[in-house]
Amino acid sequence: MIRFDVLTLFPSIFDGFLSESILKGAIESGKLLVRLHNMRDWATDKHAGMDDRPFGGGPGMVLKADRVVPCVESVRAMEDQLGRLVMFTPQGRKFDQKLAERLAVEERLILLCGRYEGFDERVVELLQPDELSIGDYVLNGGEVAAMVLIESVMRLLPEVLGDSDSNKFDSFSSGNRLLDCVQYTRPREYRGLSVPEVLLSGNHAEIAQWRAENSLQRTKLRRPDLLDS
Ligand code: 6GU
Repeated sequence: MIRFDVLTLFPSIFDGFLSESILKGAIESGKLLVRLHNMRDWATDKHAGMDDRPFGGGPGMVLKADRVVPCVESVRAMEDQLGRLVMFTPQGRKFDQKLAERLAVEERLILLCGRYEGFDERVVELLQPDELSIGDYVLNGGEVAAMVLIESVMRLLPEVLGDSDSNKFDSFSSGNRLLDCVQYTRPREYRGLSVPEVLLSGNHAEIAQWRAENSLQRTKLRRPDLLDS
């Protein structure tokens, strides 16, 4: 069981995400728990707001330290387990499969989602979160990044996926730095395009060899950076 506490200004963004498919099943069978917390609920004076204009000027708004810090502290105090605090920001370290594997052994993760131009830097100084980004593009806030993290971590929990081996050979997992090979299913021919003969041969050794070669070729062509490491 892993517990996620998500701190956000827009908790309803997570509703559909948490109530469908694999995630729904994992939550219902108690493999993970996700608690959503609306940071606005901690604003003592609802009119004072969560954000304010940046000192020094410039566009956008900054999330206030005196709103966010008490909110994180009180969510942390809801359990004995303090948990590991993650803050989503485009300035963070790049999230990848290796980090997902490390996070999957934690018992509690607290996910802090920013909006606007980001957090007052004193949130970082006081709480010392792991600052994470999911890639080099700009999002409106950390909510989508939090969903990416939750989904990639939950797939690594024991017994979450039906076939418990099915994630071991995924692209990017430890021990696999290659892209997946191509896949086909019926019909054998579609609009004049046929399935490679070897996949229909029933010769498992040859199939394995062909797939390994296909993976390697695709990786060389599409993601040579994966082969450098
Ligand atoms: Cl974590 N937040 C925002 N706002 N944009 C991002 C991101 C996070 N990761 C990539 N782009």
